[in-house]
Amino acid sequence: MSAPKIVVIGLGYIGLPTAAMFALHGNEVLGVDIDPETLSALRSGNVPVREKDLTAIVRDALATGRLRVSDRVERADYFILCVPTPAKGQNADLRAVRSAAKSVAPYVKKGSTVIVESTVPPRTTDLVVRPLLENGRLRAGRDFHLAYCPERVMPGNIVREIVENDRIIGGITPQAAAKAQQIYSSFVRGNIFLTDLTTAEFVKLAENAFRDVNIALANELANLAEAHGIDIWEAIGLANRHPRVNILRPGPGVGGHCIAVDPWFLLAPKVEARMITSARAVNDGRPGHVARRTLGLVKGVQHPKVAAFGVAYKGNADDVRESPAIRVIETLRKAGVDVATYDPLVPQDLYPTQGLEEAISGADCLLILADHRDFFYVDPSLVARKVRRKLLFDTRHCVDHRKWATRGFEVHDLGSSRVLNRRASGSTVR
Ligand code: SAJ
Repeated sequence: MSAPKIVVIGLGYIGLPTAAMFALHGNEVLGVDIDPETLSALRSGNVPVREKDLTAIVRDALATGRLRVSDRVERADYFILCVPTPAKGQNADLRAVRSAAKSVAPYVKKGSTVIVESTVPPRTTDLVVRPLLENGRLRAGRDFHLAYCPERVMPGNIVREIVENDRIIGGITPQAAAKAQQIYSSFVRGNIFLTDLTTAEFVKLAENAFRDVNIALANELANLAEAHGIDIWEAIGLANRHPRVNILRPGPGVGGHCIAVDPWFLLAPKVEARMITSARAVNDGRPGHVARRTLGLVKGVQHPKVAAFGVAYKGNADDVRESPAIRVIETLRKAGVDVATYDPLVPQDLYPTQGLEEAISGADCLLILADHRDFFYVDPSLVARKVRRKLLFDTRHCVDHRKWATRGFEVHDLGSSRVLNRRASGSTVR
């Protein structure tokens, strides 16, 4: 019995680990991508996706000879579509999904299985992908299987979660769902739950909407904590002692190409979804709130300079898509503030930043916008020697405030009106 042959369309941060895992677990895999740079990088053993442990598993998969890469589709038993679905306003841009479906259609034969992994609005697999595959000859459900299997891995932990997380698979028929389950069982160690196509699409979006709404609640509570003169971090720590409460972390906003956009894909005409839309508004309002507080901290300073630590959309990530940090930086620059940026994880060609010493030199405020682990280890004594004013605003609550305060910094926190080391005049504190 020869190994199942799988074509994975799209070798990005989901398609590549998916293709590698299938290849390392007994399947013949062809990874297909339209980007020649991606293909040439992979062919020379370089992995163009920065993700912990991914290089190792991709190189292993390529070395087994069970993973090949190409820009051309071939006949296969399974076709898995892992292409991006960016938001166009509040709608999903389905161009990549459409072209991926069209690229595999000629190779779909009786008994084939086509699986969509891309995050799509409910009904997309049935109403958009299916017709492109059937194109008047074969019928999905009768002649070939069609399924939807969303990914739910956390960037930064993909290689582990892609194996361990439970998976949801929706099928146009129960047989289609079972066929998809069969192939994913080759490497998924989590439980696999079966349902129909549209429920599976809805579940993926509901997961991310749930997180967005809960982050919005944390952000709204942070604003209220500031107004009531308490510390939100102490309050959340205490509230989360309740067995059924888990308040998330307030921050400068919600970025990434998932949580910040997926909730919009859930919306349906004439159905009021106030929680989802309000949460999006709350989270989209955070960068403005942080910028206003920062402007307040440098008010009255001649030609203020702010050193922004972190341009990534979240801590320990190198991705800047929908980054709230960048929105804060741009708002401050529009207000005439000189903003230097320091981010040791984000590649220069993605977003140009300065080195640590250059960024902090002469700064009037150190503004932490991403909770990179590296920032916890920055030496306040070094920073104290370079800045013009020893002022720290930690919007991610991610460094040791007492340590900075003992080095003479006035420390401000998001979600708290309490200030460590407040100077009476707020004047230069050198
Ligand atoms: N954030 C907060 N406070 C929090 C958690 C996150 O402000 O308590 C911010 C982050 O800083 C970031 C944004 O929200 O800017 C999103 O970060 P995230 O860690 O919540 O999520 P992603 O986008 O990296 O990954 C999410 C995950 N979805 C869920 O946890 C429900 C992941 O499992 C999904 O696979 C991924 O979206 C996706 O691709 O859909």
